[in-house]
Amino acid sequence: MKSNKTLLAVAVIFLLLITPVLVFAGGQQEAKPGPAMEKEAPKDAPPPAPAPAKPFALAVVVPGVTAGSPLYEQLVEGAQKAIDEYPNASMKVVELGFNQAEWAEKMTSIVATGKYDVVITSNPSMPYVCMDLAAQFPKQKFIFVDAFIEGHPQMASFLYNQVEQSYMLGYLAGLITTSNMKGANADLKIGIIVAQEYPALNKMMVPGFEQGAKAVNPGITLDYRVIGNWYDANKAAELAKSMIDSGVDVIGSICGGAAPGIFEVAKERNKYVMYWDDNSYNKAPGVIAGCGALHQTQLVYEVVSDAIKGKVKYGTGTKLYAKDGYIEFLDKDPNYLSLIPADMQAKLKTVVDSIMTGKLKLEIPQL
Ligand code: RBF
Repeated sequence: MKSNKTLLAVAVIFLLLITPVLVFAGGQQEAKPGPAMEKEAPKDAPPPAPAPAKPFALAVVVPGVTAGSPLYEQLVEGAQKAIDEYPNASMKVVELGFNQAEWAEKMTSIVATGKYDVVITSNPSMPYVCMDLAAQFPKQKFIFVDAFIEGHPQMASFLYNQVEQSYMLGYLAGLITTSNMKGANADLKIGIIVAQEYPALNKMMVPGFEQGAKAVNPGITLDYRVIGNWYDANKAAELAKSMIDSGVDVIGSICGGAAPGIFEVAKERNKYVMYWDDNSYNKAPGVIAGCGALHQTQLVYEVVSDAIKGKVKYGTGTKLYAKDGYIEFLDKDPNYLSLIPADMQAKLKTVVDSIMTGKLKLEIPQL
């Protein structure tokens, strides 16, 4: 009996001594008790105190301004949701503003503090904005969503297949412009107003939108205009007016905070808007006819949770297709259901379903 107690005491002391070593050796992985540990621990002993989790600091960098830019709003929301679940984790949101010439410098001042385990940011230009900086600070890790880079040991990236998203929106635009809906005319013209040009836009979104529309009627043409920034709603309104004057009845909008200018003009003139990135039907009911969402809140929540647990695979670039669940045409909203005639909804659903299942294959081009 006595020797049993002594043995038990020795085992407990041994376990207490070895636990920190096991946790340390596991690095950022969670240390799991092995079967031997489970068997030998006495039943009435208090559970060993968990090793205090290492603090984790995240910088959430918004390349622009959060308000009015759906993917940036989702970036902040998803990160906050993950951070709230881990007491050892904290985050700071930094907006870089609309002057893109200042982004690299502002990013450097964030990283140079040495405070952040990981920097997460969103838009296709950001891996390149951070490239020199990464070389300067080789311990800094970066996560890019809505961007693509692979093979860089400090960087992980996630790119949406925006050909799929844009094809869905283009198909609906094609159905509307060839329909008898109020405000739709006999011209086979649709339009797209964008804030600025960049490879993901020029190689995925614009061609996907056009291809979708042409799948309804190959005679449809696309009027394409560029604002020059992500905030000027007046310029967006001017471009929308001029497009509508030339016969356009459906306008795609990819221009962040400038979009309300398009909504207003389309409302006055009884025309329709196709919207990228999130559910915005309520911003202009009866005008916004289709929303193609990217589920960036969910993606960021998942990847930040992984980052806190040390599970992100740096060096990888992940391509996300509609069938992976991060891209969706929002067809359950009451605004959509009451605006779009049932036969058109059914036609669109067939196409959306074929994209979601991967039956209609729309590949991501080399950007
Ligand atoms: N999207 C926004 O909604 N607001 C912005 O301020 C914004 N700035 C961008 C700046 C650059 C340099 C690039 C390449 C993209 C930007 N985007 C912005 C676009 C965004 O990443 C995405 O492509 C669109 O929202 C369409 O999904």
